[in-house]
Amino acid sequence: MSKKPSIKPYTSPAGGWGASFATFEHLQEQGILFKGSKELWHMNKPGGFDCPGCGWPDPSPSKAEPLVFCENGAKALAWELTDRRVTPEFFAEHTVSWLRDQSDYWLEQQGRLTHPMVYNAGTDHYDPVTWQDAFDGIAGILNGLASPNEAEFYTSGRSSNESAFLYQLLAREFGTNNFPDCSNFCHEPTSQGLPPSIGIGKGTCLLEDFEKADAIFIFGQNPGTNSPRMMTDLREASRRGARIVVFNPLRERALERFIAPQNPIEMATLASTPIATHYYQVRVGGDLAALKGLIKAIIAADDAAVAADQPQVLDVDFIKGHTHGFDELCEDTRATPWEGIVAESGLTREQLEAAAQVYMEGSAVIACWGMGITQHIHGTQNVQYIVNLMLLRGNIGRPGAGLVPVRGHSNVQGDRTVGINERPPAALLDRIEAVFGFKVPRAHGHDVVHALDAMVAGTAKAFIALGGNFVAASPDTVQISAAIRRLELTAHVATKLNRSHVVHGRHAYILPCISRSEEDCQNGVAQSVTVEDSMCMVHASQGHVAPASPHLRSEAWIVAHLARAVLGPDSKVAWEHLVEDYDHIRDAIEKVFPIFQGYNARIRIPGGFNLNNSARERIWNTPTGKATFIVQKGLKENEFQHDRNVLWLTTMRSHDQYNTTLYSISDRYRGVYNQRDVLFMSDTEMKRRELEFGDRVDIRTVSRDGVERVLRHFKVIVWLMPEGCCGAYYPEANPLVPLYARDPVSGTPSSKAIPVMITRSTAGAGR
Ligand SMILES: Nc1nc2c(c(=O)[nH]1)N[C@H]1C(S)=C(S)[C@@H](COP(=O)(O)OP(=O)(O)OC[C@H]3O[C@@H](n4cnc5c(=O)[nH]c(N)nc54)[C@H](O)[C@@H]3O)O[C@H]1N2
Ligand SMILES: Nc1nc2c(c(=O)[nH]1)N[C@H]1C(S)=C(S)[C@@H](COP(=O)(O)OP(=O)(O)OC[C@H]3O[C@@H](n4cnc5c(=O)[nH]c(N)nc54)[C@H](O)[C@@H]3O)O[C@H]1N2
Ligand SMILES: [Mo]
Repeated sequence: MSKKPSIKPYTSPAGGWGASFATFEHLQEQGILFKGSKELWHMNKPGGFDCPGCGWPDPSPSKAEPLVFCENGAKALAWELTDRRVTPEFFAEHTVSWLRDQSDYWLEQQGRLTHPMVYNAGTDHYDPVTWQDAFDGIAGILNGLASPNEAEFYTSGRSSNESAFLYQLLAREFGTNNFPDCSNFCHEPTSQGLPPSIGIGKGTCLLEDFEKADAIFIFGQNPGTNSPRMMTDLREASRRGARIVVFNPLRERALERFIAPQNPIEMATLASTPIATHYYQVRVGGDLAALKGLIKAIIAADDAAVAADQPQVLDVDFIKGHTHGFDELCEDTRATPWEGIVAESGLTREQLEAAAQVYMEGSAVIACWGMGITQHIHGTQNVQYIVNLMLLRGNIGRPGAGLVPVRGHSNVQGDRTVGINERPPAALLDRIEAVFGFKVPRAHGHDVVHALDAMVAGTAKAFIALGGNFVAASPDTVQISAAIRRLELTAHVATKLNRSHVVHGRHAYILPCISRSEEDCQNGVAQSVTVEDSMCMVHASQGHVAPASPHLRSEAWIVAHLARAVLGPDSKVAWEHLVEDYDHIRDAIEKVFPIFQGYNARIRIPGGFNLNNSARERIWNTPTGKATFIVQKGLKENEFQHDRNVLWLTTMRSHDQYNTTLYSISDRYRGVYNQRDVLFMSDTEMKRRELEFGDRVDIRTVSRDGVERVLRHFKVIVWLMPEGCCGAYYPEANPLVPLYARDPVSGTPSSKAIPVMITRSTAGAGR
């Protein structure tokens, strides 16, 4: 295929042969067609390994098809199992400054890391180091800090429950609750927004509910790319006649039509299934207003039913028996005028009334949401308004109905369940103290944005990462990179080389680990780890492939040995004992968290087990003992509503990337090939600026702090999206996201709505 940048509108259904060809192509390109195809059989099955791709649950073993993977799962596997290697010779050949000048894409394409490495400032190279010397070096710096709170312990959500549990023990015995976590970039508005509403920070559905729902609302989520296995459940729901209502500024292909690559009849006949029955292109940042519009239409319909002596639309018994705050919600809704709702949401009153009608006609409704809802200044309120909508008709805690936040990383939910929490409840700390006998720090620690603030202020000195690519995932890339380079220490447990390893501290270590699909042996015995999916199912994952290099160690082993070096022989934790057999770690998790009772026995049941979810049982662990309508008065003022020069920029993923990892620089379903420095905008907004398709523009944030944030020479592409908005790819657009632009409740950066101005690039200003 030509490598020239091009745009070719994609008009076929999503999935289908295109997905199958892409699977084949990626396995072949990484040189692992045979090995990779064989391993795909083990993916997401009992006895096999959990797909490192997304947090969507696996079907129960009795219902599973012979293959339980998707195109993007196959890409994630090909990426892990690649035959390419980043060896000590590679580092001897390239200085770190030279590596820093390469693209993120190039860095990750070099293959799997093979040896622990330490940065040599004298030569500007990474040199090989023994594991023990690496641990001693890191320990020396950590123990020399003025306070343990000068260290930040980051987690990315691919870690297992076992390694995350050990990691939080290490940090807490060391003396800090500084746990910036990838979920702070992601679903933290869900984790913070749900507990005051329903008493638990997790979704309330199981996969089986998708078989019973008659309406499914999908807010700000692109499952065809980011959780393709969800498409199987949506497709089946659609074929049963369930109605699917989408709120998304962009028309995402897979939400329109889909061919299931695992269905031989659809593949042979090219018969696709329509997905969305209703598609609403809400304005970027307009969801709160849209949700208020839906609620307003429902309350109006209920008023009309009462007046006409008809059965009520609201579930009055549920509202009375199970909820609190309904009168306040009603009062605010009645006081909020349609004009404001329409202007803010970018949708008409008729559209919102039609969507409300679908909701009211549904006897069991599911609401799903993703980053389009959470990554906003009012992300937490967005989530709470989805709950408000669902409470109106008792759509939580009964079959076929409920809340489905679709998590990103495959174990981001589990990591937090086992203690990665910068604001730990006292009960958790008490239990850790009781079980392990060391004094735990009680002061709250840093989440991502507070860790970033501390780095910028110079009060953070050391950064340890269990996975991820913190520099590239963070907002304000330019400012943050400079702050990270001033740190005393950066150390990364990682599988592949990335930007965060070359934008490093004065002392820097790369600690390469075994990946999900590889065999993890301790004392000659193969170990399995456990993960928790988006629907609270906990199950085992066991890799079978020989590790990419004999020098790799498992994450759990690395954390345990680092802990021993940092905490010394007097540590209260039997690190070597815990890590010699992961059953020991699970026994310890069970002692600290009673919900894991019988952990080791229960993960040996195929399919694993479900962690109890109180809201699913209609037990509301809130201060009032009831589910609560949480009201945000009025509308969030769009401060630039009357300034046509300002557009709201959203940042999103392409079909060929996994967060900061790019599998290729094309985006098949959006028809964008071999380029990523593009700006999507509507025809109307282009005309307003006298821009033509393909023109080059500079994108400048409307900054509040006087700092210039600009990306130059982006190519304009016309896109069917609402006025007042534009879109670009993450992470390229991250230099435009100000660190201060965050949801004050959850701290999540507002990467889905940044006010920007667009100007034509001056000639020759190419990048
Ligand atoms: N293949 C693949 N799978 C992945 C990932 C990946 O990068 N690649 N990432 C993983 C991770 S960590 C996560 S968190 C998930 C992310 O999965 P998603 O939640 O699907 O994330 P995004 O693609 O960032 O954005 C989702 C959608 O939000 C829409 N959107 C943008 N702004 C708004 C808005 O203001 N309102 C509304 N209603 N919609 C808006 C965009 O058009 C897009 O369709 O996927 C996980 N799975
Ligand atoms: N503008 C903007 N910014 C965003 C987002 C957005 O939508 N827009 N999305 C945000 C979201 S939702 C998230 S979750 C973050 C993602 O932030 P991160 O989780 O920090 O980033 P990833 O790109 O997933 O991390 C990729 C790296 O993880 C390492 N890795 C992969 N597998 C393993 C493993 O098994 N073990 C270990 N130890 N390492 C491994 C590899 O070295 C790889 O280079 O980005 C956030 N940033
Ligand atoms: Mo995420």
